[in-house]
Amino acid sequence: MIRILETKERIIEDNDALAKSTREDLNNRKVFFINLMGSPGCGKTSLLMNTIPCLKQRYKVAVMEADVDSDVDAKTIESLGVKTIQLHSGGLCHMDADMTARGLQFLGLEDLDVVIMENIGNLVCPAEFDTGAHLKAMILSIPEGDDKPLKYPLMFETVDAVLVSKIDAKEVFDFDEKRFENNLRIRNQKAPVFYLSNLNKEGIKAWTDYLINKIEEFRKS
Ligand SMILES: Nc1nc2c(ncn2[C@@H]2O[C@H](COP(=O)(O)OP(=O)(O)O)[C@@H](O)[C@H]2O)c(=O)[nH]1
Ligand SMILES: [Mg+2]
Repeated sequence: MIRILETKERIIEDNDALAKSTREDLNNRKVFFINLMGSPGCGKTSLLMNTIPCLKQRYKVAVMEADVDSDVDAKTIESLGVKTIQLHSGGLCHMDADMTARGLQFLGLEDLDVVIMENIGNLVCPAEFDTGAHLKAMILSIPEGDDKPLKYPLMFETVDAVLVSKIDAKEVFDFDEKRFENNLRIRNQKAPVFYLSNLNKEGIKAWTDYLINKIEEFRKS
């Protein structure tokens, strides 16, 4: 009999334990942590560019930009005048709890109210790893299609909020909102859906109102 060790289970268990302790540390410091996920090009950085000016009026905000390489997104976000760091995954396709905890330490949590992490563009691996975030949100853009909840179940199951971006481009794609929501509800019955355009800002306010509400709930708890 060959002995088998299921290493993946162990990796996830260790990851979840570290994520839990990160969340406890953030709770003690009253820092609300958001994990923003979605495919490459779905509009994560653009959404942050539209979200941060509103959050900045109320909270001290910082951003961790995670990418395989480069610092283009960090430079874009830094132009908003918020504390920003770039994390390189060295080829990995997601941020795990350890990489995130090291990022938070490097960022420095003193004097912060809200930290947002733009995760690596991917609909698969980031969903598997709890990072210690209080809120997990994902963006699906109209050109990606309304069938994605069927193809990437865990991502859609695991998030607290779903954002559908690029609604300004709806006319040139066959994305059907009803079909999308039927597919989404197979995976996730609770997550609110926000349809928005980073280009013309339609729908951004509903999203920032939701976010502020979540941050306020956290601060009162
Ligand atoms: N038309 C349109 N383009 C968008 C929207 N959001 C992002 N984009 C464009 O999509 C491309 C990728 O956006 P980016 O924010 O870098 O995506 P990320 O890779 O998820 O961070 C850029 O050219 C953006 O200008 C949107 O809501 N509508
Ligand atoms: Mg980006």
